[in-house]
Amino acid sequence: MEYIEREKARPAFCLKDYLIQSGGSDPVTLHGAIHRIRDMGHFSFLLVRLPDTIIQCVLEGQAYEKHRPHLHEECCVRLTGVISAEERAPHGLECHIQDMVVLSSPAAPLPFPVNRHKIGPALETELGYRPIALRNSDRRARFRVQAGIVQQFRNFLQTQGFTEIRSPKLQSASAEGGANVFSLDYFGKKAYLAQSPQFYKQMMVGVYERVFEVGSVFRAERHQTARHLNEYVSLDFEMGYIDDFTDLCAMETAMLASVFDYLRQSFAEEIQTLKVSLPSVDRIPSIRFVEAKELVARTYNRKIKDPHDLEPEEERLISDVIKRQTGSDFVFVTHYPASKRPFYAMNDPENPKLTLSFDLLFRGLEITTGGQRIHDYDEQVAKMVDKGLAPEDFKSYLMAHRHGMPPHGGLGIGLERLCMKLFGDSQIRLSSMFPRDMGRLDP
Ligand code: AMO
Repeated sequence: MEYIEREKARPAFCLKDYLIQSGGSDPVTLHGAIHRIRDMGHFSFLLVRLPDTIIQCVLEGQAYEKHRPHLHEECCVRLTGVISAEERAPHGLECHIQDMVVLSSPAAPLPFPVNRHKIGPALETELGYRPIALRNSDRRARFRVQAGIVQQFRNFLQTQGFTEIRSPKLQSASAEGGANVFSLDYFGKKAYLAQSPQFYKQMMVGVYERVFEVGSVFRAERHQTARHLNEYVSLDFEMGYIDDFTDLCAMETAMLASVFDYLRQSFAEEIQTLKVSLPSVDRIPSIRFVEAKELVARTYNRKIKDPHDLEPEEERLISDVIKRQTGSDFVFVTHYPASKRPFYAMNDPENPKLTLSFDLLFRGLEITTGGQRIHDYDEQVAKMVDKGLAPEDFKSYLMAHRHGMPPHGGLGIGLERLCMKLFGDSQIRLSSMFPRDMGRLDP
């Protein structure tokens, strides 16, 4: 019998760790793809792509004679060399290659260079070649930062007593209503792709009090805009025993502050590559929906066209005014009209035409929706009926209410929208690794 031994703790070479521990002149062994070759006559600079950075290597002497004729960009290599200081190289270090093995060679040249700062082709072409385009330093940095956001969202909420859940993405009822739901045949029954984990996170508040989820959600929106995807990543949390919805806003503020601190500390290279300016979020201003609409109408001499919702242009203008008045990149807009909020939103007891809900705008774009939910069974059934829905279609959701739920609320954040605004992009698809839009199902 043969056994598989446990993986030895031998992570890929990490330049950052090396920099921390450095001082020694011992040879290191590392592997990566050749991002760029710069021939200098009798030697070459090889820029080798490591998981999190690029290191300049010098191919010279016998290693140069042996390997240079067969070497191409995107060859995967394992090499041993000595790292020394070189102020003109990235990180002020370069690796002098002593020995090298070429592990693989590409079958064809790249369709466009990925080793320039800016990526060449138009967005549609880039998305078609996404597995290649993502090798570019700018593109890699975006998704490392995105991974950092998710990681710290998790870490922070865990410190606050939240339990991570995974809700089903195949569901029997649509949570967010409207026509934008993908329906499918589930062994003869009608099913839907989850528009959000809404029902499940609420139900789990009755079990764990505080829960969160990071997962894909699906919206069958039949329009191509710069801020919509048909599949996106939703960062959700839901908390029980709240006093009111501002508890949720306070938790989100603390979470965002923690995420940006983490990015500042752990992703300095990526932040620099992307020229990201990290916002300060000690506190976030909050304004009522009606007041926000009036503020924009007054400041910009605009007519209010839709009194029940914010137009994208209004989101931008509200953010501009708030930025000028308070310096904040974020603003909570609260008390949305009940007519525009789903059946689970709790009405404002002071004015039942409004809800105890909010959006968070970041640099001109809605990145979060949240609010207090109805926890009382009769009130929830009545609101469903009021909205023209059949309570029997929501049996399992109502089961939780029927058997007792604490006062609770939560929110959902669009990860790609948050990234889009952080990176200063005007197009959301750049923040999705493999975007799904009306025209794209591949790669
Ligand atoms: P909502 O439908 O407003 O609320 O979605 C929450 C957040 O998700 C993001 N978002 C999108 N991002 C990319 N493409 C889309 N098509 C898209 N649609 C929405 C936005 C938005 O603010 N269940 C509620 C949340 C809650 O109350 O907990 C919900 O899904 O950033």
